[in-house]
Amino acid sequence: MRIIDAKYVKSVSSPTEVPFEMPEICYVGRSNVGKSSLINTLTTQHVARTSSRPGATRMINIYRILYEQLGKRDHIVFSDFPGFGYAKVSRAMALDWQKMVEGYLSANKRIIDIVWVLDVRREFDHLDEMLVEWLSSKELPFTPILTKVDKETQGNIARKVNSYSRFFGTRKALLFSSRTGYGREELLAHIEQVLDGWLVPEL
Ligand SMILES: Nc1nc2c(ncn2[C@@H]2O[C@H](COP(=O)(O)OP(=O)(O)OP(=O)(O)O)[C@@H](O)[C@H]2O)c(=O)[nH]1
Ligand SMILES: [Mg+2]
Repeated sequence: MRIIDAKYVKSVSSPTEVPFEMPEICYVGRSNVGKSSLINTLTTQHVARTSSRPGATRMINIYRILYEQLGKRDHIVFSDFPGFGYAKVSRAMALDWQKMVEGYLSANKRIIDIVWVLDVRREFDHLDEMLVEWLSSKELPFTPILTKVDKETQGNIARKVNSYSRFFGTRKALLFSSRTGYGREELLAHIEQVLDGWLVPEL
């Protein structure tokens, strides 16, 4: 697939505020891992606000993406989530975050995949385990992607992929770098595949 255009639509806290009936791909993950950068690299446009200050994204930012696949043009929604696990937010704010994100993900019937962005340099921890368990309990589709691979050696990346497979089971973690564009084509191919599966009419 080829992304032709990406436009910021609005910032929301509930799926009812999204003004389209289009399939949606959510980008979730810890604070500062590079979710917004990944969306910019994927769309080759500076639509998503990035920041070196963790916790910059507070609401769910909705983008309308125009893409072309097999000569046909269509739209899809990308949603950029505020990051979780930022140590400096209060407990009350962390709970608000959890309520908004869980509410949005479980009430949104348009979601066709949740791209879970992880920093390849970090270890999987308790918060990540909680997310994996929650997504699985809700039977939500998700795809792990390890980003910032430009900052890590091949050997360490391979070790990380190995240790993460314990949590992701048969799911294959994708690799990505917003700095070099590594993994961009593979992520696009993945999205194309998810869209194909979704577009098949149910019998
Ligand atoms: N080297 C490198 N730096 C990256 C990469 N992706 C993001 N960054 C940097 O990481 C920082 C955070 O990036 P963002 O895209 O704002 O991260 P985010 O996950 O959207 O952050 P929040 O919205 O605050 O949760 C920025 O300084 C980016 O330049 C990458 O692939 N490689
Ligand atoms: Mg962000």
